[in-house]
Amino acid sequence: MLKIFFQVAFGDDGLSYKFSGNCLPSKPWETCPIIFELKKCVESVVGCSFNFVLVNRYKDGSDHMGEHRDDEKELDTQAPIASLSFGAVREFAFRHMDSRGKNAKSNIPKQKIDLYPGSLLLMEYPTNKFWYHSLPARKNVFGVRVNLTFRKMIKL
Ligand SMILES: O=C(O)CCC(=O)C(=O)O
Repeated sequence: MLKIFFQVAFGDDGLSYKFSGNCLPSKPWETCPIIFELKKCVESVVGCSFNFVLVNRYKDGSDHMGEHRDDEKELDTQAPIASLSFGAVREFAFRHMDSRGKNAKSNIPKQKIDLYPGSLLLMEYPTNKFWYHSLPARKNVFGVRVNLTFRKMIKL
């Protein structure tokens, strides 16, 4: 499901992200001022506050992320997830939940978008309720990509 070289999280006190059997505690915002500046910038564009960011570094096209929905219980499902990309251009794909697997109920086409450096992709409610997303492996991508997903978490 996941092949990422490096992953780190920053956020408000006491927040951590549990996904795919991992638990990633957040580091305080003050430990990385540039990330905090980017958070404020994204908040002003999106018009919503975030208390957590997951940073993924893909060393090249062999690092990838399989289909998932960001449906962990500590995520505020009503809040958007804002995805900011840097570095290599990578394809991002959405597949509707009814179009997955051998017994798919429908043939809604897969949606693909190239994520360019500096691009901001918003996944607003209810996108993640119905659509899985992934970052497929690509043999022809040789550069590093860094992606920041700003999220709103609830303390459980
Ligand atoms: O790197 C990306 O663009 C995807 C990241 C992602 O799907 C996630 O963090 O849940």
